[in-house]
Amino acid sequence: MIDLYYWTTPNGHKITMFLEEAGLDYKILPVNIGKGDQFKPDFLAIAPNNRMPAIVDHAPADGGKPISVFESGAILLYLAEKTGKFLPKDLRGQVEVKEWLFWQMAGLGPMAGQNHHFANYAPEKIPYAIDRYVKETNRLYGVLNKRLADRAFVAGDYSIADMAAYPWTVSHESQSQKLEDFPHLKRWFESIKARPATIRAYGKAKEINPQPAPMTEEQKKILFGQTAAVVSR
Ligand SMILES: N[C@@H](CCC(=O)N[C@@H](CS)C(=O)NCC(=O)O)C(=O)O
Repeated sequence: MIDLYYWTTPNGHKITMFLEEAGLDYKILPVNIGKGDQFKPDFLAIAPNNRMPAIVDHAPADGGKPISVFESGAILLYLAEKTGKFLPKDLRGQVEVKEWLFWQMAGLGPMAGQNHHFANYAPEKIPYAIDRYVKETNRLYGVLNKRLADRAFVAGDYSIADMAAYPWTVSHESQSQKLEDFPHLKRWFESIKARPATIRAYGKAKEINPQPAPMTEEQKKILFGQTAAVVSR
């Protein structure tokens, strides 16, 4: 049994996508980040960066005490290694999946995240910031599109590299990106969207957070402008 500390955002969807694909038994523990659940001491004990997702595996491969993992990339790798699924066994295949997993973690995720922030949440519209992150997101979509020109998935068979990238392309419209400009990415996107496990994973999000509403001023205060003080309470 895996405990999944989760909220209904792209980084959360990565893990429900994996768990649904792999058919692992799991329980969702909602971390409502708009309400400040990410600062609760019990959560910080397993996720010191006050960000979800995180997991606790109560049946780790070494038979020892439960293992907790934070950071979505580390969680995907942990689960792929635990199950032997969605990560190639051969050295070269594994290197490619890891390259694209880290590309998502260090590039597409953070850049698209800043894109959302400056376009949708920042109290002032700063043209330079919006332009910088819309363009950088556009460049990254271009990199992914080119990679997908001669293959169905990012690296070999469907893998954790695809699961990491897909949720960050779901909100392409609010990132000011048109999928029509990226035909290979669009084909990949539609094929992942139609997978039964993806449909189940996004269905879980609806169960946990049935009516996502625009962020309130109170929620913005909780989420933005954090300093070291939030984790040293
Ligand atoms: N690099 C982290 C990023 C996780 C992250 O940014 N999570 C956001 C939601 S998508 C969060 O928990 N935010 C809470 C906060 O900002 O306090 C990962 O991939 O796990």
